[in-house]
Amino acid sequence: MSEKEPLHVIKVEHTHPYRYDEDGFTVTRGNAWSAPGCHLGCGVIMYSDGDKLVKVEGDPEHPYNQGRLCVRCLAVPEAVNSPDRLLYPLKRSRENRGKNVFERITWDEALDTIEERFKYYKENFGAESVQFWQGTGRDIAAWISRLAWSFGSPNYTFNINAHSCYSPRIFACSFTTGTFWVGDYSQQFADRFDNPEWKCPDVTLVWGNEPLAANSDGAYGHWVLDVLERGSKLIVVDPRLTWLAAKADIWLQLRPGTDCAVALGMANYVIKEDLYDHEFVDMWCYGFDEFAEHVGEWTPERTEEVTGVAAEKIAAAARLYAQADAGLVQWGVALDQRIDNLENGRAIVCLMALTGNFDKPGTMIQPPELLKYITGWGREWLTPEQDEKRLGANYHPAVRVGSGAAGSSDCIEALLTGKPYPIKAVWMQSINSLACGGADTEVTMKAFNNSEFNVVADLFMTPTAMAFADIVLPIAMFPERNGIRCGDGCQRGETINQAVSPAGECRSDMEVNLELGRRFNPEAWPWENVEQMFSSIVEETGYTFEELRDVAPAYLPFEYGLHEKGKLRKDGGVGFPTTTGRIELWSHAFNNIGMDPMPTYYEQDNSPMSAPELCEEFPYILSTGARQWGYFHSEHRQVPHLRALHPEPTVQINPEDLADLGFEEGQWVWLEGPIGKTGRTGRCKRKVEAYPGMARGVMCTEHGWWHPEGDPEKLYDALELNCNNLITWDYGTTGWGANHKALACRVCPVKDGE
Ligand SMILES: Nc1nc2c(c(=O)[nH]1)N[C@H]1C(S)=C(S)[C@@H](COP(=O)(O)OP(=O)(O)OC[C@H]3O[C@@H](n4cnc5c(=O)[nH]c(N)nc54)[C@H](O)[C@@H]3O)O[C@H]1N2
Ligand SMILES: Nc1nc2c(c(=O)[nH]1)N[C@H]1C(S)=C(S)[C@@H](COP(=O)(O)OP(=O)(O)OC[C@H]3O[C@@H](n4cnc5c(=O)[nH]c(N)nc54)[C@H](O)[C@@H]3O)O[C@H]1N2
Ligand code: SF4
Ligand SMILES: [Mo]
Repeated sequence: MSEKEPLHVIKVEHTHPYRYDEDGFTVTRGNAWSAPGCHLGCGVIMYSDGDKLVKVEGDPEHPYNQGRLCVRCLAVPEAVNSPDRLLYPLKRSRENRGKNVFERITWDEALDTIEERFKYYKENFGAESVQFWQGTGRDIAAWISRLAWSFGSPNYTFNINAHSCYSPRIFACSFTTGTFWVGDYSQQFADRFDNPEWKCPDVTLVWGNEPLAANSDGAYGHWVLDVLERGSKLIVVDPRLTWLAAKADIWLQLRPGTDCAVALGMANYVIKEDLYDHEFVDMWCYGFDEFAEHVGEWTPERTEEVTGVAAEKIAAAARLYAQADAGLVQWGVALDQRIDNLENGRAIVCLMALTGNFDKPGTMIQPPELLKYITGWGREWLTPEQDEKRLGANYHPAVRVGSGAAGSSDCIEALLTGKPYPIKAVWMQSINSLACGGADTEVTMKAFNNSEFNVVADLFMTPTAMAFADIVLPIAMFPERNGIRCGDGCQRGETINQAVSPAGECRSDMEVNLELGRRFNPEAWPWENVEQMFSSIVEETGYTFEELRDVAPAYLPFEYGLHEKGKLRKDGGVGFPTTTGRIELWSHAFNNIGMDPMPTYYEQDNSPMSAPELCEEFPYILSTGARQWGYFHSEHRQVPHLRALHPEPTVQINPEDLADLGFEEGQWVWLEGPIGKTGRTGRCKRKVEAYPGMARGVMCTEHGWWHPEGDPEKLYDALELNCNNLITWDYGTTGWGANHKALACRVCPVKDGE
């Protein structure tokens, strides 16, 4: 047991133990997490008949989701029992990549081959010649970062071009306030909304996020409805009329990609109208005068010119947010998906600071954590000499200081060019780069095919595995294995409990990584089994993994007002953990890495303002990636009830634009557009949907499309369906940031035979 003092956790009383019998079914209580994918870990009750999972329900005793589940968890039995799952490890020779000629092998052969090849590359080309790739926030981050770093490779990275997901918001926030914050929906308390310390936000500002469909980054979307029911006002900043936008007190329908200007416009109005929180700014903010001058040009009228949002609406939103005692910002990935994405996050954080919306009930709070999910686990195993070789870190400030990972676009560049050193092997665990997380499929194809040896660990045969894998490892889903939940946001001591045996010979990610980790670096992986490993992570709660199962979720201690109590800074002083001890509207941290110390709006590439001639040829603005209820990225297309909700990829077009274009609803079209500044054009196929909730001239389409039922050797149609054919792997000056949400495009008919 731990030598550390256990935390004073608060546990939840349950009617039943974690496993019990009911009406002839075995019932297992626990948490969801991927696989299949999701960022969250809702409380679930899993019913099994013998060894078959038959039903999943929301756990009404779990404070997190309080019995509610979204459609993807309700359909988990269909995913688990899918006849399309990978059941055995497979191999194929490098010459046969792209051909459907895999051979079944044993786990021993698969793991022995991986061990032998990776060690060979390490000895002959250095551990950095092996890249380790993961997808978005699934239950994989901790195990894969430790695997990469304990192997000795600094090149652990994410399958998203130029890190255009979440890291930029975290970085912008951390560099401005010294740390990271999340919206306070009472999720840190076991008694939730009844907790006497909690206060409902007076206003909730949903910015570039669709929380109901996305449930992203630790925040359960339904909490937004919970606070609205308790009286919170709502502002939504979104170019598309979402369900929430339709219910909002104020909806700012901006031109895609102009969020920073909206935030600066609101900040300027708050200052000019003297609506800012004088006490908070005087006590806890640095650089107010410089900031006030810097944003001075962003009058409501100028903001309207750039963003397309009426000046009165900018003013009204600023007033509503600033006059509230407690304002919560629920922000999303749209803010990260542009070239200069740090500017968006910084501008919004400054707006939060001007209005004093930190560290108090109903605002932005400091999440208690058991495991630093974001910066990775096992960093201590990477030597400084190896870290020096981290791709992107030497030439990109955001990669160097923004997170412990290598730059994803830099990893692609190294694969393409062999510079600054050759890349020999790629480990791909929970990524489907060719259908979803990667950009520009032509480049993705070349890059991963340059690697001599590729391993893919996934649930299904995907376009990525079919195109690149030399070895495929079949992975268990969450009802088939044990685990702990240590995702982002406010963490709890939570367990994922196995309800049924894994399909075929599937193994969990954790088992695979522990086994390989032991072979690469036994000292870094001292545990005999995964349960021991989990116990070591949750030891601060005072429970072992096995003990925690019955009491979970165990709530970690939480307090408001940490900055006033000297609990945020390492030196124990009051204030925020920045150079000045204040929230830096004028940021030393950004200044030190050669960036503008204050957030600045830059016009997006290929926009009607920055490239008017190009936009005559490509006159529409295309926003991609709006989340679908039934799909997590490129997943779930093979789950019949989820596919039925949205059977094919669509593009939402304003009905008047549609009439001008002369296309019919339901017709297949090509969306064509320039791929960043590469000079090339890309296209993807879509079905037309008339949607009055889009402004004229703006369109929206979903990402992650392929046809699991399609021809494997045509890569399941991924190459023609992937809207990232219009998106570049290139990055902004910081090394982070690619445009997904404001692309230039035109619509062309699909001809016979296409
Ligand atoms: N069901 C489901 N849930 C998911 C995922 C999934 O694929 N499916 N993916 C997960 C991942 S990794 C992430 S990062 C999150 C992302 O989830 P969200 O942050 O919700 O991201 P999106 O759905 O891409 O976009 C959110 C909203 O931004 C709007 N938008 C588009 N362009 C702009 C713009 O320029 N400015 C502003 N202000 N808004 C804009 C879109 O219309 C959309 O309503 O969801 C996670 N959850
Ligand atoms: N155009 C456009 N493109 C986008 C976006 C957008 O908004 N617009 N969003 C981007 C964002 S925010 C992100 S984060 C990326 C995400 O990109 P990725 O995370 O790479 O998402 P997928 O491409 O769906 O790949 C996930 C693969 O992992 C498998 N998988 C799921 N769960 C597990 C698990 O627990 N273990 C293992 N081993 N495998 C698992 C799935 O079957 C799937 O094949 O996509 C990006 N792509
Ligand atoms: S947000 Fe939805 S898919 Fe994710 S764990 Fe909760 S119920 Fe399941
Ligand atoms: Mo993401």
